[in-house]
Amino acid sequence: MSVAAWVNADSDSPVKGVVAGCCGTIVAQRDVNGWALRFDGRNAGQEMEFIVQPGWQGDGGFGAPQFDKGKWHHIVGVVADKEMFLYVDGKLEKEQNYNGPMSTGGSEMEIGHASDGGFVGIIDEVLIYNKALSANEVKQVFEANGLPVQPQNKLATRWGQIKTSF
Ligand SMILES: [Ca+2]
Repeated sequence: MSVAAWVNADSDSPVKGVVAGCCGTIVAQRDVNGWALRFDGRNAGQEMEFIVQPGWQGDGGFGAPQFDKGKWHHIVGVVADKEMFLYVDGKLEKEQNYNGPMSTGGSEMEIGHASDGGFVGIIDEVLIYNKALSANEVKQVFEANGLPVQPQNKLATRWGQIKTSF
């Protein structure tokens, strides 16, 4: 699977969580403990993390440095058969071995919040795929910049303009 989102943090600690610094969920499947793309202030220098079950692989080390507040960044987590990947702004940030399989029986997926906290900022263009995106596909999603289709006089266009001028 793959999960992509544009995020814009409100502050240097964009999290309203249940423990200090954690957990700023951007998008996650947590009811069956599947995966989470989130901010975790407990992981200095690797706050923008992607963690995956079983065993919350990636927790405490599979992340990118926290994003500057007020700036848009694109973040993508990918789970393949035996590897997991983290991309930021279209470029590979991290990769490591993945030992699955992930649980798939859940019904609850949340954007911006999970039981252990939420992300404080703006989240846009969340995409979830039932396949592992290739590096080239991640780049294409990043370069689409929220304008993948029908760019004339559409709400997506207007929003894209607002976003790029924010
Ligand atoms: Ca963590």
